[in-house]
Amino acid sequence: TGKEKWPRGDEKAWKDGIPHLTSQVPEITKSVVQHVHTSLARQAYNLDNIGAYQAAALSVRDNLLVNWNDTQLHYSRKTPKRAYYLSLEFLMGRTLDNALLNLGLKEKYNEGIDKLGFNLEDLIDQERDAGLGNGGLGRLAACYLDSSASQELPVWGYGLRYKYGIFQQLIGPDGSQLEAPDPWLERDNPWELPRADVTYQIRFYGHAERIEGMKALWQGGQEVLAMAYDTMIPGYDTKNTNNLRLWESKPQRGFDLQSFNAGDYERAVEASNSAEAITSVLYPNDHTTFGKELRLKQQYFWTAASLADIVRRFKQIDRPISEFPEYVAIQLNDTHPTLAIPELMRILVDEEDLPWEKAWDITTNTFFFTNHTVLPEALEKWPVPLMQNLLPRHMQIIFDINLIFLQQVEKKFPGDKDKLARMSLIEEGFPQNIRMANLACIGSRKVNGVAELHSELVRATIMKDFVDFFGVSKFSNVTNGITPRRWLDQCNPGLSNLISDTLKLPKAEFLKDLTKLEGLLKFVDNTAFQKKWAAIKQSNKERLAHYVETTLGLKVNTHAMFDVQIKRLHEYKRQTLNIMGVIHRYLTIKDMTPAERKKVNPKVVFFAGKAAPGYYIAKLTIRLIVNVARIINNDPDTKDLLSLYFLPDYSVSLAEVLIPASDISQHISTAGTEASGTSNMKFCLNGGLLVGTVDGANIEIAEEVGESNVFFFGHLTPAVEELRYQHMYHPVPLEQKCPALARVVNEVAAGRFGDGGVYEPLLNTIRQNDYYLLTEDFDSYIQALKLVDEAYLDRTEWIKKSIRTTAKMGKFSSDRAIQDYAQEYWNIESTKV
Ligand code: B1H
Repeated sequence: TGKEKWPRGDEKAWKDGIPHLTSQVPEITKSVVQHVHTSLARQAYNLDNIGAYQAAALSVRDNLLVNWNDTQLHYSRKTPKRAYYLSLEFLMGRTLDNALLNLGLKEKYNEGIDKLGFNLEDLIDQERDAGLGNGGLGRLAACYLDSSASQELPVWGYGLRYKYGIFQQLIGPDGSQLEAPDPWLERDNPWELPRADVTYQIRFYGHAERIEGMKALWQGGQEVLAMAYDTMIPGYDTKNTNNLRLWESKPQRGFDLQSFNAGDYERAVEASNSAEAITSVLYPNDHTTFGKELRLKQQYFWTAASLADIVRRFKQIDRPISEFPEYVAIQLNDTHPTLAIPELMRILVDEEDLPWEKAWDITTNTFFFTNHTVLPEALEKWPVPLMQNLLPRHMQIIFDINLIFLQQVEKKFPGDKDKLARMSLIEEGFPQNIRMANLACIGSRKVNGVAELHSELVRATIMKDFVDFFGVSKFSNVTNGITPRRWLDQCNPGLSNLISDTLKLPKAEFLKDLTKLEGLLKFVDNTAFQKKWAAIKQSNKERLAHYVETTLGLKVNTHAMFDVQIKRLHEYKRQTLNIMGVIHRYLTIKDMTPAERKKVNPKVVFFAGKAAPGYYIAKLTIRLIVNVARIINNDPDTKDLLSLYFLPDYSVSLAEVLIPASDISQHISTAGTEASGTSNMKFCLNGGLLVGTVDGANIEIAEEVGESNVFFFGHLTPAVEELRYQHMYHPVPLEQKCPALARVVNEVAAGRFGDGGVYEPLLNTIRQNDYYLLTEDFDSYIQALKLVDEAYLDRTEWIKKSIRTTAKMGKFSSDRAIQDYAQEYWNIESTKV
């Protein structure tokens, strides 16, 4: 009836039964012990770290659940406008430590766990990363969830619950990357709540028949069940706890009963296997599209389930459907969820009986679209025949959207056939392809890039015609951000404590308003403070060295400068430039007299990152790095002055150890290719300096910290196109173009680091065409590294740069970014529980 009394029965009985926050140490130990006994069915005897971790996690989860329940109830009662972040990736990392810090219970649990004879940090290390993402795009989604909850904004995430996350990376005997599955759910996942009662049927294939006007009936085909799993997202220093809802695919029924009864058992389980396949694994191809049917199935399965859920929630508040955009904003994280646009049209036109124009008006006021890259190979296109077969009704809708849109374009720009061809949702060819970025753009209220330069490039290149058509105000910028909770307080507690002591501020003050770090500028010249600052960096370097020693069995010189490049392997990110620079340094030291060597600044170079399994050149780069390391680290002439480590299986939790330990980090993409980058922000927040090109968010970081505190090199974006043209049509041999790089390339080819022939395809990317312009930037890169060495010699001046850098990172908090989205795009407000 909608007017029933809640709760039913005795209100006090319900209230008294709600578990309370375990904020007292005796209650913490009680709750952990209880979980050991009644959830794990184990006892104090023979309890290992894994068991203790699980019990501690369940105990912390109880706390999250109290807050989560209160938050959801509060939202349901207040019915604020909500925002939904649709992302195919959420790279969450570990949860326990983050939950303890956000709840403010870390110290108490430390004590309690200690009483039970365990060490909290050891238990934290037992947790497997939730690696449901490839890199920056997925980690950004995770930071945005943390900021939304921390700022008490009603935001939910929607994604897929992959059974296998990003593959585990191993290094084979010859130095090559090997991939193994990531069975992250093998042990029970205490952080998720299966919702067997929240399910939707998702249709694939079948046929769509027009009924009247623009309306149609989609029937037949095959139905798959989407079941929800909820993950609690605690805000920092607030009760507000948001939700990340991930969908799992399941067969409609256990198996096909008809085939089973006919004795065809294989056929009976086949359908069930194909349903489960949809959410079985994350695609590991960062920045490339493959046109594979299973990927399209993932995208539709996820967007359809999420929209069904959002529409059902909207209907509970009993408002006319025309008010949908006043209660719902949906952010599309890249083009991956673009099918949500035709799906909402299908719901409104076919199921809600709205006229097309009304439905389009609602749709285009609901969606917002973020573009994350202008690299052509990453722009999603789906073959028309594939879409036609898998989603016949959506294909119709896309054709209809296109027809109406192109009529409007023709009206505004009569006779401009080329423009029509460029703006069409359909790219001509055999087969025709659907351009998902065009669809996402015309179906959204606003479009944004992720850093100033990138947004400028979006307007000037891939969206140029759309800017002319819609006007420039639809296209804006939200510079990315990172959560200071995980990327300062959690990963670098020493620094966070020092900042709190120095500024005489409780941590919550600067962790929730990162611009407060500017207060550190007053202490730049304070020698006692400088000493403490340096000591923290030193102990973080020792923590990393300890990690390397226990995982790889290698000793690291912690008195050397730590130089770090950690990110997905990709030609545009130019790990190749870095390794060529390392070899150049090695050869230079080899050429020196013993007296000259005495003056060299010792340096340790770290690489980490995964290559897409099918990306041959990227994998070859890893192999080169590993084999160069084997030579350099064992050369008695140089090993005290230069060493090199490739740390396998890069992950969020490894980043948490690497980033606080860096003196310098490298962000050296060809100008105009890295949309933003977010690890650059993390390094700087932790007092690491930056070597980089004038690209992505590097530019805005330099604007904040001052150019004298970053090491920039290389050509600028406007030069890149012309240089590529020159390389194409007026090639100059490598020896002539860049003798220093030629020498390095020749040494590799000659077999100095193992069979040179193996690396020919990689070396040829430099010798021929050199699309990413290594030959153009190598000399200025080496020059920049020289300036880094010189600056490091004056350690006091270096520490001052480090302090200044951290102090000016306020802009890059994801709290600021999320506020931009909340105010400029979603029009939602904080709703404190
Ligand atoms: C970014 C991707 C991406 N841009 C396709 N694009 C993918 C594209 O699996 N796929 O199909 C996966 C990922 N990822 C990154 O986004 C940018 O390169 C970074 O510069 C940026 O910081 C990050 C977050 O905006």
